[in-house]
Parts: sequence; structure tokens; C-alpha cells
Amino acid sequence: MSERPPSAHPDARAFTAHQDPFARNHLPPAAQWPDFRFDGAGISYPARMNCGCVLLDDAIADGHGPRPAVRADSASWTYAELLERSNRIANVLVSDLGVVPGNRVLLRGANSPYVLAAWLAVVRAGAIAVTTMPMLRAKELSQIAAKAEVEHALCDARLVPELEQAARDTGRLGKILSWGDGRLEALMQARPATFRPVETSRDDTCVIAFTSGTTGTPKATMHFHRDVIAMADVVGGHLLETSPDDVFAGSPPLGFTFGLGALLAFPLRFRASTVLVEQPSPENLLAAVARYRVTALFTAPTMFRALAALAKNFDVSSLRCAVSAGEPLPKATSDLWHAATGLRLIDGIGATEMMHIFISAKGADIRPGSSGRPLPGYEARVLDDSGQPLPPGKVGRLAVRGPTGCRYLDDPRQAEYVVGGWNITGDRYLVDADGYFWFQSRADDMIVSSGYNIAGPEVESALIGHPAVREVAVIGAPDEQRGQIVKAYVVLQPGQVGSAELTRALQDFVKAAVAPYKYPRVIDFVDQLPKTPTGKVQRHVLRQQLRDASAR
Ligand code: 3UK
Repeated sequence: MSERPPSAHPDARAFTAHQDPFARNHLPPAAQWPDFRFDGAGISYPARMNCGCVLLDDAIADGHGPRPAVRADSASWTYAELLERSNRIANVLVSDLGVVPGNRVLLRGANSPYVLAAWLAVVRAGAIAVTTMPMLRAKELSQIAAKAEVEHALCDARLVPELEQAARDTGRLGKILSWGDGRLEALMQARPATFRPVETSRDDTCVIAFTSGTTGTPKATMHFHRDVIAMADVVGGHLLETSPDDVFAGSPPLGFTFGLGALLAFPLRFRASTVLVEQPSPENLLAAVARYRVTALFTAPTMFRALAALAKNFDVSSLRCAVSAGEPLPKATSDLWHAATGLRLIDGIGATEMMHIFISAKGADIRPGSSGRPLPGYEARVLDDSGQPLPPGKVGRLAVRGPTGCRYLDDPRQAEYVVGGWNITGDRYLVDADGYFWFQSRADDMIVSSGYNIAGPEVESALIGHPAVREVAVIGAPDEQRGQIVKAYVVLQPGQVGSAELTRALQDFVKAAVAPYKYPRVIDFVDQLPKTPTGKVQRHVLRQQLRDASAR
């Protein structure tokens, strides 16, 4: 067993437990790796480590077996019960499906105790979990199965048809086993309740996560056993100070690394419990908070806005923190939530490439409207177009490095995301004199109108403060005179009707909140906005619609 510094690129001589070398063979070339930094976060891990064992087996060894691990309307299991389920599934994977360490296993289902137990089974068997979001269709599942070369899948019986279609389309996914219809359950009963986990290397891949992809073909990010524990220690530990009495809940799917961290890795790492809500509507989430006395809640800004409006109808007194990520959090939404619950939202920017959140702030350190400061272990900078660091107050490209970072599976776009050891997230930010980072826009969402640079999200933040507005997206629309003009797509609150008067009222509202030249010259009232499976607004789809319309 070699004791290499964990920042090194695993070479062919380094220990691996993988019999199937697919992951290692498709890592980026060593020269294109980000710098990995562990100082500052106070973390170091043994060379041999299986994150599934750290999360589960070690919890039992520490005496947490009888304590609640996962709760849902369908089933609630203690740590001991979760271990038994996970062991039986692992035995089925190995003995019935023929999974060997290093194989990719696709998981498909709404957030539920079964997905959680299956994830732990895959990882503890030394295989690689490819958890997919339930709303993905055959086309996207095909891209995933082809890219990650997936032969094995565990799938909720209700979601099997699309997966079988993907199997036919790709010739992959030869072994699909369903649960919920008794098939996996019967095999589990026939297999032992004990399982000996595979002793993986901390540098063996255990997760392949696909980016929600605003454009182009989806990118697959590879994460090691050590990365799963690093995100838990940095975000679950340093930021959230998780204790065994915590109860976690939220909306992000376990197939989104936001959900993998928040609803699986963080609670289990700190021997807390997780509440999985299959259909995370605003009402269902608030009902779960009240019913299970949830202490930590995770979702996206739009959902917090909906929750704030309904919170008075539910008992949310158990909450001690609430974390917003995935999209910029408008100050107006942060204020609404504060007024409704007395709690200040924790905003945090994360990315699939980085595994989880890397800039955030908590408690008295929160400055509403800012993402916060780099978490322990992370460094962040704002760079100009030539890659030089910019002084405070100047807007440029966000660059970050720390204990986790980007490794695309066999993808030339690695050279765009990692430059000189820094991860370039594609966001435009400024840092202030106090070291707080302020989101401006995605690099491709900047609007240039009559020579002025206008950040779409700033106009969105202003509009969302208006009580008639439920959701909003702002883009630059082509304009002969000005190059581009600011155009807003607005979803109104129920009962509100779009009109010329309302358009004027919204325009005046923006002019009063930000520099008047940024106001939306055009406002379209729409029923809904195009979104990714992770709930992000797809502004490029709106831009494409405009291009298609003008080409006609
Ligand atoms: C944007 C934010 C402003 C930003 C994610 C938490 O969103 C996650 O991962 P994705 O790969 O997208 C990454 C991009 O989303 N973004 C995310 N959070 C914020 N922008 N403020 C925020 N708080 O453009 C980033 O580059 O889907 C979030 C944890 C895990 C994740 N994977």
C-alpha cells in the first residue's frame, strides 16, 4: 500500500480495489487536474477508505445502531436496519447481478430509503454509484449509460419503462433489477444480512455525477471516496456543525450532489437522521418539517420563496438552519424567509464539479445578497480575462481550489474548467474588501445594452421583490439600436393578470431598486419557465426561442 500525498494523480502503480479499471482509465490527464488542498479544513484520511463504511459501518461500531437513520412516509429505519438492508442489497449486487468493484451501477428512483440503502450498497461493494434524477427520460438515461458504460441498474418499478427504452437504444444496461414490485425484495430475503465491504482506496472513484448541463452533451464528474467524506466534513461539519440530534430534509434529488451531501452524506457522517420526501412540493416539505421535527432544511431559492408564503400554516419551530443553493438567492427571498421564520437563510454556492458548497456563511457572518466567504479548506479568487487576480470590487471569473475539485470523465472540457490548478466555475463574481463574494451572473448571462454591462440576475433580484411576481428570468434580447435590450419573462402569483399597467408598474419598481438603465424594456408574462431537472432556469432556451422567432 503506497502512502502518496492525496493530491497526486493516481498512477497505475497506486493501490486500487477496482477490478474493472474503467474509472481510472478515464480520469483526466495528470497535468489537467486541479490542485487539491487539505490544509485549512483540518482533514486527512487513511489511504484505504470506503466512504460507505465511514458513513454506516463506523456509525454502528460507535454504538448508533438503535438510533434513527432514515425516515420517510414509506419506511423508517435505524442505523442497524439500514445496515441490514444495505448488506442484503450488496449481496444481491455481487451474487445475483455479478457486480465487481469498479463497475458502474445506475440508481433510479425518487428520494426514498431504498435509494439511500442501494447507494450505500453499491459504494460498500466497491462499485460506482451513478444516481440519476427521476425525471430524466430515455434520451438522457441513454447518454448516461453510454458515457459511463453502465451495465447494471437498480430502479423503482414505477420508473422502469424509460430505463428499458434506454437499454434498447444503447445496448447497455443488460441487468436491470426493480424494487417496489417485489423483485429486488425477494432476492434480498434470499441473501445474507451480513456483507463484508470492499476495502477501497481513498482515491478510488465511487460516484459519477452528471452535470445538469445548461448546454451541450452532459458532462460526467468523477468523485473519490475521500471526496464524499471531505464534503461532509467541510459543509456538514464546519459550516453546519451537525450533531446526532439533527434531522435533515429537503428537495434536491440524491442524484444531484446537492442532495447526496445534504440528505445522505452529512446526516450519516454525523450520526444524525435524514427525512426523504418523495414528492417535495412546498406543502409536503413543510408537512415533513412539522411531522419529523426537522432541524436543517435544504432547497433552492424559488422553493424557499414558496415555503415562506406557506410557513405560517405549519409548525416550523424545530428548524435551526435552512440552506439555499443551486441558483443565486435574491436578497428579497432571504428577507421573506427571515420574516416568515425568524431564521436567516444560509446561501451557498456549490457545483457538481466541486461536489458541494465551497463559498457560504452562517449565523452572524451572513451578509444577505452575498454568497459568503470560502469555506475552510477552500481558496477563491476573482480573475480577469487573462487569468490575473483582480482587486476587490472588480467583476471577473470565479476561480476556486480546495479539498475537492473537477475531474471530468474523458472530456476535453476539463481544460476549460481547470486552469493552472484552479477550478473555473463559469460564474462572474466580485469580492469585497472584507473577503465576501458577490454573485453577478453566469459568464454567459451578461447583457450588453448600449455599451452598458447588465447582469441579468441583478434585474431578476429586483423584480422578485415585487409581490405580484412568482418567478422571473431576465435575458438580453437582440436589438438593432442597442445591441441587446433587457427582457424579462415573468410568472405571476396566482390571481394576478398581466397587463400594460402591470408592465409599467414592474418597470418602475426595478428603476426604484437599481440603476434605471437596467430596467426591462420588454416584459413577457408566461405560465412557466424552462428548467433543468435540478430546477435551474434555462436562460439559453429563452434566448434560443428568440433566435428561432426572429429567423422565421
Ligand atoms: C450556480 C449558484 C449563485 C453557479 C450545486 C450546491 O448547483 C449546484 O451544482 P450544478 O453543477 O451548478 C453549479 C452552478 O450553479 N449556483 C449554485 N449555487 C449557487 N449561483 N448562488 C448560489 N448559491 O452558476 C454554479 O457554477 O448544478 C449546489 C451543492 C451541490 C451542487 N452540485
